[in-house]
Amino acid sequence: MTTNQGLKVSNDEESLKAGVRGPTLMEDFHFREKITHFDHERIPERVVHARGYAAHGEFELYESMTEYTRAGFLQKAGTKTPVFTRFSNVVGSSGSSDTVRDVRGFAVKFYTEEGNYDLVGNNIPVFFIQDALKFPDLIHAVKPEPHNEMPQAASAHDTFWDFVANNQESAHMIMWHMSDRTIPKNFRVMEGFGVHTFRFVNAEGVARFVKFHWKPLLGVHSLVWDEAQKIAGKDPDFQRRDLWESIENGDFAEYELGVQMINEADEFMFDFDILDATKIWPEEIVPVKIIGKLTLNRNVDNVFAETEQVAFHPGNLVPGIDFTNDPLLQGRLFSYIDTQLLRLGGPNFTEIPINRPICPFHNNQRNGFSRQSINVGQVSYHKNSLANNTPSTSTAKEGGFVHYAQKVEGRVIQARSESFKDHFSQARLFWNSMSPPEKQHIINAFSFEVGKVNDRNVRQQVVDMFAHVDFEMASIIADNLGVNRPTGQQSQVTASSPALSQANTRRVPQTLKVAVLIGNGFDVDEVESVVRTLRRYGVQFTIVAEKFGIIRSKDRFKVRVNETFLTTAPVLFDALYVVGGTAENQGKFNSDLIYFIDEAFKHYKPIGVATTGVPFFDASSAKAGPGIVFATNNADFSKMFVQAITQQRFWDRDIYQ
Ligand code: HDD
Repeated sequence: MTTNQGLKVSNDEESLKAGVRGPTLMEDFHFREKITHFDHERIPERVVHARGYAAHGEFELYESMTEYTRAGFLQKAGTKTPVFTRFSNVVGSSGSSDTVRDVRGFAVKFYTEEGNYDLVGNNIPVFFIQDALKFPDLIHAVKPEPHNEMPQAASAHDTFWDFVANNQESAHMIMWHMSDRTIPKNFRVMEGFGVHTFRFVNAEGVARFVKFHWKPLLGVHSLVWDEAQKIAGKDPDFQRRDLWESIENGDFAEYELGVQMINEADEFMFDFDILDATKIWPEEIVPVKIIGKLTLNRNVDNVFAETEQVAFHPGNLVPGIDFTNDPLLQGRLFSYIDTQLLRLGGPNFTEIPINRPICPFHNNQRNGFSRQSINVGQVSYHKNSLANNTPSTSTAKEGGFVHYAQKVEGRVIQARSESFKDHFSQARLFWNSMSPPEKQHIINAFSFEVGKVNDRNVRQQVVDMFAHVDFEMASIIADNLGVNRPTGQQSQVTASSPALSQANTRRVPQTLKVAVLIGNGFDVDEVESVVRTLRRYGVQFTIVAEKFGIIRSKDRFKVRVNETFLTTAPVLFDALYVVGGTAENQGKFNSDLIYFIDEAFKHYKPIGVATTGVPFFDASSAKAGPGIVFATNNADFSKMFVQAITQQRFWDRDIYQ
């Protein structure tokens, strides 16, 4: 151990004192250096997206995109680009909980040979507002209320819903916000979207409008609300733990990159404005072309140095990708560098290792707090003759970034385009696209969130607003909230977009987690064969019992316990395998095990019941039906159980029977 000056330290236990019971001395430089550094350990958390978690990985291109863009990392199939991806919650403080109802950030930094390219997106394809000028209002409304700093990490309060009702451009985003998308199960099973319309520009200078999508290979899956709330207490780190452990286990998070493209000539062909960030381009109208894969395969070494200090900026582009006039995007281009200057203490944050490009970089920027580079030589200006006019600029051919020569005209004006004024058609398209259980979840979410609003007038305004999306939905919510049923007209849109529903997503058994609830006296042959099948399908299992140590089968076969009924919880698993044991397991064992069954049943999860597990299942409030698989007299049990696990939720289960 040394001081920061490199001096070897002889004592790190006692400060320097005048006598063993005397006062500490000012000359104890080691004490002062250590405490001073500690006092300065915190930096301001991000004003939004404060709670985040990140991993390293790579992006591999499937096919050349030369026809559409000259971006170097999108030219040759097979090209691999290192990336750093940070997922985040928008509203909560950095110490809040993972599973709250919130939009998730999905920010990817590509370290390309042509410089860093940042795709700073979310897990929802649209946004609350259309113009960045309104961002501080949105965030003030959704953050904890200023007079009492409550509630933490939640949108279920008066100011947020007052904002919504009085800023109706939020309608489409709110439908997504009330859907299962804002309670994703973990980062590995959520989509990502660049949200804005960007431009691809090819080597000939031909541009196309483009939207970016990340599609998880494991499909899109969510928690149920009761589960999300309980996990927030049982394991506030649930989603970061999942990412960390999956990567440690070699189960890398994988997402395909898709692009939707529209020719410049077709800009006005749609019944929405393609520059409006509150609109999607339905995939059925503009197909998503899959062009590559992101694999997150390495955890960070140090969360502060990497995850906390990473600085994203939608303005970090490479040649071949450019902006559009989306007014939300334009505003973001100012905000991100500005916020990093405060958060990271000056203009040299680009020199922090996680932010540094991997390609060489040279310019005449100098000095500032915490400068790392030692720039040599006399010259720090352009143009010059003393240094042979270096660093020199590059033409487009040499790789220089040349802004797309977009034609602009018009008057200087503070106004919203008429084409941005339809707030309800796509909100209704989203509603039309939901499956019946998804619709019910949206109604439940509205009833919960607006039910937390104290002001009756705000409740009424919200109900009246969402009657424009669906009259019946708003009426049910009104009844739940105890306000008047709405009057007014719902949108006439009848179209739907199947791609928006999670009911149509991919389902695979790999990496799903099963709790094996077990006690002494189990049947080893039966359990072994099930466990073998789970392994074969990549399903993970945890042995859960009343106490740590060893559990013994009927014929004294031993199993080591991984978790106890106390240290884990049913909400932390995707499925249960109820093994139970002999009758000697009574009292607390029985009631704990039955609690696990009741919870999993209520959360629509698969439950496999071993022969010895039947009495426990019978004693619970769960009933045989969808997703409940019994081993008794069932030669195909293991297979049927894995099928049920793969299905993940059984929405047709009647949990109120
Ligand atoms: Fe933002 C952070 C995504 C609109 C201003 N934003 C931030 C992060 C993500 C997004 C993922 C966290 C990055 C990280 O992990 O470090 N933001 C979005 C998306 C938006 C959006 C998808 C709309 C389509 N943001 C938006 C607007 C503004 C900002 C309109 C301001 C005018 N966002 C910021 C910020 C943050 C930020 C204040 C806080 C911390 C940071 O930038 O680095 O500048």
